[in-house]
Amino acid sequence: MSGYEMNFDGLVGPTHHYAGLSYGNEASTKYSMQISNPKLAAKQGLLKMKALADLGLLQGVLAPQERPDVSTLRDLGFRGTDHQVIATAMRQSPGILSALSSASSMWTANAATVSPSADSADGRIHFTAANLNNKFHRSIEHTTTSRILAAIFNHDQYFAHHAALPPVALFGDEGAANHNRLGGDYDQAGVQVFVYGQQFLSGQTGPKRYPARQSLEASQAIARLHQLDPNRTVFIQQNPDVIDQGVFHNDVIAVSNQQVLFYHQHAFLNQDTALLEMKAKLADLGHVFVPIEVPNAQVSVADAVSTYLFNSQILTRPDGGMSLVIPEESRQNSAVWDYLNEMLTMDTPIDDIRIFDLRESMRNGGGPACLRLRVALNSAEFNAINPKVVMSDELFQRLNQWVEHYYRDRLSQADLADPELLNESRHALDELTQILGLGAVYPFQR
Ligand code: SUG
Repeated sequence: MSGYEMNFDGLVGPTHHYAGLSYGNEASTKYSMQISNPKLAAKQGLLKMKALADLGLLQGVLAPQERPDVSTLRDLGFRGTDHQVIATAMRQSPGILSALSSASSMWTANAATVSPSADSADGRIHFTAANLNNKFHRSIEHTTTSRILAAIFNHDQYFAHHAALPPVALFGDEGAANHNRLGGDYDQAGVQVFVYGQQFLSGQTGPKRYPARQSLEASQAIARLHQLDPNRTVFIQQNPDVIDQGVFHNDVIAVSNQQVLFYHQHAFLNQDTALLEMKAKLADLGHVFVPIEVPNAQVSVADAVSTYLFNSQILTRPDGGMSLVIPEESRQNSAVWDYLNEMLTMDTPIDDIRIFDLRESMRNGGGPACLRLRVALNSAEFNAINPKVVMSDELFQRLNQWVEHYYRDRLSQADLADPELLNESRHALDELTQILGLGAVYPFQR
């Protein structure tokens, strides 16, 4: 095997809390206003990163963002010192303060869409930061996301960075959560699969209850920016009925790795045609498509949404076998667990299952796959990455100490106005930029 897939997981920020901010994401609504544990959340994420690094996989860390976002509060008219801005926001509009305190940048599958150099006409890895336009609390992420990505992938010869698309529904973009790639070796050309919720121009069919967060128009713009070959690009519409059942991103109902696509029977609109197109385009590159379709009779859409079976990671280990990384909730559900045990007896490349407790993130609708951004690369590109973000025994230990020092183990809505929380977060992030060698990426540092 040549080339690598490197997963960049989001480190959970110190203000992780449950605010019910994401209409259409059922976990977010269900756990709204519950007490969170930011320290546990960050440690659960670090454990997953370390376990995958220990499997011999390349694992990176993406830093959280500055929250509460005082500069956006100022843009909204709150005045005074930073602490007065926060106190006034809490009095006048706790909902806005909560949105601007969300640690949602942890779900780095939504940070950007990434195309490997083997697929791009100019031979560079392309990144487009996602505008996350559908949700206010997420729409503020892309500026800092772009700075963090530029501080890690900082070499024009290898990496091309594109700003987020225009912030309107027509170009609503949720990043890699709606993007899959099929192929063989990670540094060879593959087929990029863009899954969108709705085509906005010409009024095509879409969901009726919950919003379609990704538009076809955004996916097409990214394919152009990334200089992709149309013969190796596929655009598929997500099944609008499953969006209405809580599948707010495609990675809640499908996941790919190399030649494998693991997906639910009701994942896509016109599913048969979509599968044929992927198979044919993959065959043109000399690969045999391996679809693993989960029948609705065995796992319902409701079970897929509550257990995040498909928000799993399929990872190729150095020995060539594939591991499926699932959240604990998938083991707890007997229909899902029975299916998974049956799958292990089928003739598929997946021969191993790893289970992680990611409960703190899951309660906001973020499973193993939400927490990671995939970057396929070759050795020269890997060597051009800022090495300080690569997970290792030392970095794992250092980050655990850092979390232990700065994070709270209990956070409620009321705590967001605590002036100490802002101080703690800023001190924590300032130190983190040194640990990860990022430079001044946060507004308070500039
Ligand atoms: O955008 N939840 C995130 C979860 C993102 C999951 N990502 C992927 N599927 N790739 C979202 O809906 C909830 C925040 C709150 O309610 O406090 C939230 O933003």
